[in-house]
Amino acid sequence: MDNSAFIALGSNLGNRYDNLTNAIKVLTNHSEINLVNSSSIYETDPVGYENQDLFLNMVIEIQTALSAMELLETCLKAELDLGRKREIRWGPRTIDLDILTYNQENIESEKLIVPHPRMLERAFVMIPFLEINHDSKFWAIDKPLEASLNELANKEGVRIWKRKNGEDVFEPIES
Ligand code: X6L
Ligand code: MG
Ligand code: MG
Repeated sequence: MDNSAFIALGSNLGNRYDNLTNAIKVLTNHSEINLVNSSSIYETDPVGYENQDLFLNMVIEIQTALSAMELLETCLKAELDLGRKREIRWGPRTIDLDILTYNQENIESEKLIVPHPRMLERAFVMIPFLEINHDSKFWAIDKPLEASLNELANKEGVRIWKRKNGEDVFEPIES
């Protein structure tokens, strides 16, 4: 289990929370995957194709004995097992599992690019990712994490939905 990977999860179809938790179960039931950490869950405005329901998004960290390609195959199979059907491009999905990073490797094969090439621009990925990525500096960004977070567009489209530590989200009543 000497490889470390971060995986982004997203769902906006069916019971979104069950889809996230079932995906984590399916992945970590694999004998060669251990869960290390998981972020809070965020409710997020859809981007890319906007005429669809709100997403729940989160990021998990795993340890795995699988190669990056084996991990990709495992994620794609888990998506199918959880009822994913690919219809509209960027459209509604029961579950989406995207490999963000694999160790600190740069992989550019036909089927898999790691680090995920568009993760830096996506607040729904970076906010949960940075919540649990404890590297003082994310190796794929050539500047402090705080600056990257500040520069993210559409942060307001990413709202806490279920906190990592289990506390309820407290919304003060506006006066
Ligand atoms: C211009 C053109 C600006 C395309 C953005 C962004 C396209 C993201 C696709 C884009 C563009 C994507 C999720 C989502 C999708 C998700 C939320 C995608 C692929 N997945 N929106 N949209 N959460 N909130 O997991 O990420 S489709
Ligand atoms: Mg995706
Ligand atoms: Mg995907």
